[in-house]
Amino acid sequence: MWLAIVFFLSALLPLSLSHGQDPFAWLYGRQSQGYSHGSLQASTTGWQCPDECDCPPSFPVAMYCDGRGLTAMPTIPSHVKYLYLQNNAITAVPDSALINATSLVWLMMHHNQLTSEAVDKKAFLKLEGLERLYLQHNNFTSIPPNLPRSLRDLRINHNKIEKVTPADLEGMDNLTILYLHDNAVTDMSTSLKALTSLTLLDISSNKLTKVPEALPEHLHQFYLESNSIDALPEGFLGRFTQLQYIRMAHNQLTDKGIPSNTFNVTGLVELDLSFNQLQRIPTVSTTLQHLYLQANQIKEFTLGSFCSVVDVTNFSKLRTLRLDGNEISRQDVPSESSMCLRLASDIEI
Ligand SMILES: *[C@@H]1O[C@H](CO)[C@@H](O)[C@H](O)[C@H]1NC(C)=O
Ligand SMILES: *[C@@H]1O[C@H](CO)[C@@H](O)[C@H](O)[C@H]1NC(C)=O
Ligand SMILES: *[C@@H]1O[C@H](CO)[C@@H](O)[C@H](O)[C@H]1NC(C)=O
Ligand SMILES: *[C@@H]1O[C@H](CO)[C@@H](O)[C@H](O)[C@H]1NC(C)=O
Ligand SMILES: CC(=O)N[C@H]1CO[C@H](CO)[C@@H](O)[C@@H]1O
Repeated sequence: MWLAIVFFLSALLPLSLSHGQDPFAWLYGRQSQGYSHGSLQASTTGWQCPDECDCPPSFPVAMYCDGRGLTAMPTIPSHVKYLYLQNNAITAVPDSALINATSLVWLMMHHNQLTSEAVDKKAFLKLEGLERLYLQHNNFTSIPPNLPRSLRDLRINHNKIEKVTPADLEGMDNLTILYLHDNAVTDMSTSLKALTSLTLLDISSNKLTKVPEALPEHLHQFYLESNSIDALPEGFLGRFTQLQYIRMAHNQLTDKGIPSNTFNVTGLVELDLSFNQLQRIPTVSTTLQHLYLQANQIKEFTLGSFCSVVDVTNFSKLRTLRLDGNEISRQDVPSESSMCLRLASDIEI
């Protein structure tokens, strides 16, 4: 449909050919080289589009500038809502770069060369309707200041962030997804406290030695594997009302660091405690469905960890149980287990 429109318009308006470029280059993502930074060309729809980007007439609120070897920010027309700048070599965002881009809803800047020093303090300040900001795979050492409070999805994983402060995330009432994994975070203080809508938090592969304080209570998925956590706070999971998936593999958890009944909470669907230093199977709720305990130092199969009572109506809902890479073998599983672990079709020892 839009192809027909483009043909129609380009027949009427030879303007689109005036650059000696293939006017359909945006279709297959190949643009001519030799950008003239900052210059705008009129597109067939009357919008302005920078030479180095593509603004499809069929979707005029989007601007595609990804994967073009850009080292600086292009000029952004004020009507653009969806801006794709990923996979370039952009090193800086001056305060002026986004000053007119007040309609932006999505800003994709992942896989660039951005550093905290080269992103000006007010660079993102005017983006009052921004909902998605992708900054992963850059060289940030801290979360940029003055991010729009309207954000719903912030991805800043695979950077070099060492510290997250309360001011970084304050007032982000609508933030539901936060990807901070693969950084070097040692300290988050109470920065997560304000995130009342947060449902997915990924802080795996950092340098945390304890679980962050003041976790948002509506979390649905919480990933903190590959840190250096050796103990969990008392009543740690009791505060969550909707938590279903928790992953804590590759930490340094010991039996001593896990208060009893920590995991005996209903609602949890998946619990990953693999690659830790546990010697016992922790008590889990009968409603848990997937439990990963491989590569610990478990010496005993304690059926009471899964069922305190077994009868027709009381049994474990566990489907997956991984116990391989521990110090037990199949003979250590008592025969009455089949009564309790009635649904476990996938047990690995
Ligand atoms: C922003 O808009 C103003 C007014 O139209 C213009 O003078 C200025 O050059 C624009 N700046 C950028 C970076 O686009
Ligand atoms: C970003 O980090 C990479 C890998 O550490 C490095 O090669 C590159 O030079 C850095 N770029 C900047 C702009 O600091
Ligand atoms: C959160 O979203 C609601 C509903 O879309 C909106 O009214 C409110 O202004 C947003 N909050 C922030 C801090 O932007
Ligand atoms: C787990 O919690 C339930 C409900 O709160 C309780 O009935 C059960 O005895 C607990 N299991 C163990 C092994 O403590
Ligand atoms: C000890 C225990 O968990 N008993 C439960 C067995 O199942 C019935 C019916 O679901 C519950 O009412 C009991 O509390």
